[in-house]
Amino acid sequence: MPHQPEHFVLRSSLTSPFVRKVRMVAQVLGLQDRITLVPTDAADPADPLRTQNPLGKYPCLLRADGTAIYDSSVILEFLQEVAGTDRLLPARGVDRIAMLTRTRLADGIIDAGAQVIYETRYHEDGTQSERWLDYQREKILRALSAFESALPDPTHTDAVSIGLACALGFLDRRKPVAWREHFPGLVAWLPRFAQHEPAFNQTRAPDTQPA
Ligand SMILES: N[C@@H](CCC(=O)N[C@@H](CS)C(=O)NCC(=O)O)C(=O)O
Repeated sequence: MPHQPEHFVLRSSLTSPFVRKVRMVAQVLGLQDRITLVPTDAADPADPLRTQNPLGKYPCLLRADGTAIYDSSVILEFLQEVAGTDRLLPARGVDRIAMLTRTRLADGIIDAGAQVIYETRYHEDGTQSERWLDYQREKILRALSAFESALPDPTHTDAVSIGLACALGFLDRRKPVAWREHFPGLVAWLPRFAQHEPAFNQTRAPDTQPA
């Protein structure tokens, strides 16, 4: 019997920046045809996401035997294993640690931006904490400032450039901060990276897509 490549399900939503990260990784590694996107509604208690990932967060990748793999960074490493490469993140060494740290910085921009959005979404008008919003926005601005002074090579695709591009795409879509006014280096970096790496624009959520 010929060996059938394993097929995966990605619990996802097209607007999620973390899902975009995984979709970009899959595309860059040539694995996109082995992944079926299955939409998830994290707010719906009946959505099986909550048993697949007890944290109720997505992206969550399901293997053929039902094993769940999360979060996006772990999925990235798993997809590298499947593809038999470490071209996006070295398997070991000090460079790996430096890159992992920068990927967490990019993820942290999204996490803090999500806090801003959830604070606005889950609190009635007038009951949001401005202190909390500022606290989160300052995290985003500090992280952007760190990237601004050490921009990744825009002509190279790796875990850091993918993560940063997804974070900036998220800021453009949700606008938790007006980042474009303050970071000209990053403003110039994004289209240069998008030109180098077509997976960025190919994974853009349609403007009509609801939150
Ligand atoms: N660290 C996680 C973060 C995932 C995450 O926060 N996903 C959001 C969607 S973009 C989510 O699941 N939100 C629903 C919730 O937090 O309950 C990862 O990298 O996958």
